[in-house]
Amino acid sequence: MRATAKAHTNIALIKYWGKRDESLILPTNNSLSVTLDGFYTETTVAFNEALKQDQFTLDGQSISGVQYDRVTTFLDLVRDVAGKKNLYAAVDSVNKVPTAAGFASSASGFAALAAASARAIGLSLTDQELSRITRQGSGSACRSIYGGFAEWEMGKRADGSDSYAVPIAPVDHWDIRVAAVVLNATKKKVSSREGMKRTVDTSPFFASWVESNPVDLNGIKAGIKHRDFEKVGEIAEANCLKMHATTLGANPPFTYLQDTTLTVMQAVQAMRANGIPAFFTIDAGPNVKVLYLPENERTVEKTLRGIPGVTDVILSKSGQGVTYL
Ligand code: FM0
Repeated sequence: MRATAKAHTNIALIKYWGKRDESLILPTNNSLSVTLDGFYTETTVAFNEALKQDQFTLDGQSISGVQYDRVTTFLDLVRDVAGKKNLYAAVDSVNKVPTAAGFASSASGFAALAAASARAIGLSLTDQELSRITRQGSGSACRSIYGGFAEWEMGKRADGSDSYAVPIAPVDHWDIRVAAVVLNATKKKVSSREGMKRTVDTSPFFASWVESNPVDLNGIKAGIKHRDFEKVGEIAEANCLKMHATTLGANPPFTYLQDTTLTVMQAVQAMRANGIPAFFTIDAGPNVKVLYLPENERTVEKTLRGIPGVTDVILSKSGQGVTYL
């Protein structure tokens, strides 16, 4: 009744930005990501008939409130599938995702929680089934089941049974790298969940965002297949800018981009003008992720570290999917 799983976070190259069903977490478009070796969560789940409720510790600290609620709500799903209604668990998570790096630790967190809890309660799930359950913890987490490149297929059904991630290319297909650029920035005011909802509800640009996604998706999949870095980078950067454009049209309008974010975006474009292929992508926050190839690692790192407002640069290769310890 006990299992430990490790899952890495991922960075989307085609963004998930918009839900068609908020409680089941069903998206309005497919998304595609690369799993990152440098950032992960390890979670142990132990179901125990003596427990009267779930317990949750994160990095050794006992957690209550909203974070605890999200964990127990997720465990309810797993209990439901297993048909073990009143069986509670002790959950211990260790996060190797520097919060400051601007990664949502929810991706690695829910992927590790889903894998460990499903195994601990005795379910034997396919990756697809595991991804589908993980999705209901946090959407982007369903892609972290797989290593390398993964695509979340949005699905069509109202019950979400066809909404899960699938592997696109394994980690050894292509050694592309990601630099997480940590910035001197203020804490974001709009969470990704809230920002996504406000955009769907009010932004006149949302419809064209959804409409433009399939072309980006097909293009990037061809680029990944042929290891065409320029193509993948150009599409990823443009897709990220389209996502951020939708928030400017929301009511009330908002943006995750800060002055230091724009400085890094321009520096990445300047690197390209100087012949170094590097491309940026940005999630729902001010920090920037930069895609580059191994042969340019030293130049990219040095350039990024030299930009005013940059406080740290953390380099990562692409990583494996869920593993059990
Ligand atoms: O990762 O409301 O998964 O595709 O990171 O928990 O389903 O935290 F830039 C935003 C983050 C989405 C893009 O969404 O939302 C991406 C984003 P939830 P998530």
